[in-house]
Amino acid sequence: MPRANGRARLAPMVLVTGGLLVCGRLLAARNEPSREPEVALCQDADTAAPSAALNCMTLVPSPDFPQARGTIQLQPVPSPFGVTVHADGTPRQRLIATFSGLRTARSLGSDTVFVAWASTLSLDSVVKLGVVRNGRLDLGEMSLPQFRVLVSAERSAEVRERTGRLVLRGTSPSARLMAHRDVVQPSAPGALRDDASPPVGHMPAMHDAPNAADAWRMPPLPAGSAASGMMGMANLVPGVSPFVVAPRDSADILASRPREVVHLENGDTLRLESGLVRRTLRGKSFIMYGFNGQHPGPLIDVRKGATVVVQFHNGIDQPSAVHWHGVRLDNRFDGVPGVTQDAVAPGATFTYVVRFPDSGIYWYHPHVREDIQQDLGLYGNIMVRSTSPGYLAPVNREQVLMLDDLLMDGDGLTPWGATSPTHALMGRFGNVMLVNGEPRYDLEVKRGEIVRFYFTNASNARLFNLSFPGARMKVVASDVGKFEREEWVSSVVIAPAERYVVDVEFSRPGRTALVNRIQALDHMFGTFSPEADTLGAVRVRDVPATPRYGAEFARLRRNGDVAAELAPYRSSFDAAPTHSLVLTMRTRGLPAAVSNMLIGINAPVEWNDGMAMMNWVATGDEVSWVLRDPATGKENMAIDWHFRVGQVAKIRVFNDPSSSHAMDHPLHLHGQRFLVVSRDGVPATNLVWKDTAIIPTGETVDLLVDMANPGRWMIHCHIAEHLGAGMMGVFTVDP
Ligand SMILES: [Cu+2]
Repeated sequence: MPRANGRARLAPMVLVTGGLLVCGRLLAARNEPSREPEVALCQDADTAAPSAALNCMTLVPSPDFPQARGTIQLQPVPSPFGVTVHADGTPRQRLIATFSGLRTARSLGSDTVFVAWASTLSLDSVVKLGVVRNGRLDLGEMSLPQFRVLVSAERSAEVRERTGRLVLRGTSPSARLMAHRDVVQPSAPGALRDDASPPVGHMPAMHDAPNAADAWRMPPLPAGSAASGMMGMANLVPGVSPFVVAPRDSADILASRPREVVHLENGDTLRLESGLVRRTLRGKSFIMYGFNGQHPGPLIDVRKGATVVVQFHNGIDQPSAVHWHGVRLDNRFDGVPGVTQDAVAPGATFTYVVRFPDSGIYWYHPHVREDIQQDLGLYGNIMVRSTSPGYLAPVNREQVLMLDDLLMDGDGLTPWGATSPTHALMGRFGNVMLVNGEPRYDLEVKRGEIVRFYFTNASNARLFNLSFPGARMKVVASDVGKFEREEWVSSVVIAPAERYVVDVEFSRPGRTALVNRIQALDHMFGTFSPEADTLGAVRVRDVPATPRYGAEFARLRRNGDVAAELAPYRSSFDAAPTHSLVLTMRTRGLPAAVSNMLIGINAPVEWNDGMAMMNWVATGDEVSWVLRDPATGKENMAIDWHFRVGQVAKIRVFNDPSSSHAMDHPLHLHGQRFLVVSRDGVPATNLVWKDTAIIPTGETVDLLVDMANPGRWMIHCHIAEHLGAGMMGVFTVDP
């Protein structure tokens, strides 16, 4: 379907008598010439296709208005981030409604108008969306996590509250069960069982044997968590042995040191050694990992264009390797065992030659059992500085912050799975937030200082929604360089492995907190509640900053250099996808207590672990996360795409919300850079080169990949437990 003015044209909705109104994902172009399949909206179909179940709501007519029809598409609001929310974590979605059959009944006056309203689920708060008519309408933004929409017949367009008769009503997808999942779960009554599933009741990997229960400690559950009282969960533990690093009384292990900055010039060599470090957090002392005795590892500071040598020595008791995340280096140094090198055995060494062709903020971490090794502290940043003067606006100070979360109970760190990751459903969310390895971040600045924060999310699974309440903030760059233009933001949404660079002005003396604010979902009850964590604070002294960069900060720069670099790619933005991926999952042998819970609601983004017990006991032995190429049917490592150097590929990624526990996935491509050109057909308005992009559940995301770096590379989810449960593929860029 052709596009007008670069925006996706919305497909018209056609009603089929007797058919069900549902939402479809991909609507093949009906008009000739056909250039691409359209990313679709709410469309009609004969069967309840679940593919867009999280971004469409079908309104139900009241008996007085049987001919009335209405659907509402929840459309992504473009933002610099992959997920658009307010600072308090409430979602920002645009409601695109399509109505038909809105006719004034004879019993109503001729001046009757139809008015749409939105309300909370309990109807205690109602807002007027406006007068509606047949056809397609933009009802504006909606920020309630769960809501209802009502259409009433009113006597005047000026009414301020609903008094007229009800015409249509519906509930947001976030508030309803996805009934189709009842029948895809093998353990559900009347389930359609596929052949690959073991018989109901056969749970080979799960056990409640006393020995296993002794070995495992139950994980800490969030306060007030409904999951703690869940039926059938009482004696369940993961079906793998627990992994702990070392006995707690290893007195010869040194305490970890704060990160050091290492400036490297072209040709310099760094020795990077992984090993054991002692940490004390929340009054508990335990052993973790560190690079060069530091947590995080050294911050490598280099200039764009430099090549450095890193002699990696593996000092931990597991095979390992170092991946240089986002760096477009030589393939043989990408650090992926089984794809670019053999794993580095404990005590062995591997020499990496790392070149840095792009300025930006990058990071390094092992590419072996990330759920353990990265979680235990093996990560560090790389600052690649531009050689162009004035590449970024001047600021008073730079802060490079690695965000993480650790899962602790009263005895220390919750053990990991020895042979397969635990927490294979949602990933391992921690309950102790860390900034640069510490539970509290502190900074002192002068009044009016502009501070540039380089954020990296090193957590296994958690998205952060960060803000400094009361301080103005603008986003300037992300994974692989600057945005087309700087933009004011109220918070920074950062998924695992992503980076964002924001400038913040501290104009008010006193204390400004760094907070993570989300709407937490409880999967048992399907309710959302606000949650806030304070990660640290900035103390602003009442002394004027020098120099003063307030004027530069107040100006939003448009980056002509970025626009020029993007220009050759623009002609490909509307091209047909060259490749597609569907993100989904399968389970086998989960206890009924767990799989029965998987009939709850799915959310576009899981900001918290809202089903802590069932997540914990599910391991990679029972859960498979899947990248599927719908063109070939190939999955995960069977995907072996080939590209040519210089090819611009468009990969359309669809995160199928109908899988039994769908979840958002931060998708990472090795060795290349890409643009997120559209989400659900809504074009991006401010582009930046990325190497990791969040794919919310139910969303269709178009990635335009610059296949510029030859070699055999990985594409995978960066939730460590999803990667550990198979969610990875390979692609080759041929020279
Ligand atoms: Cu994932």
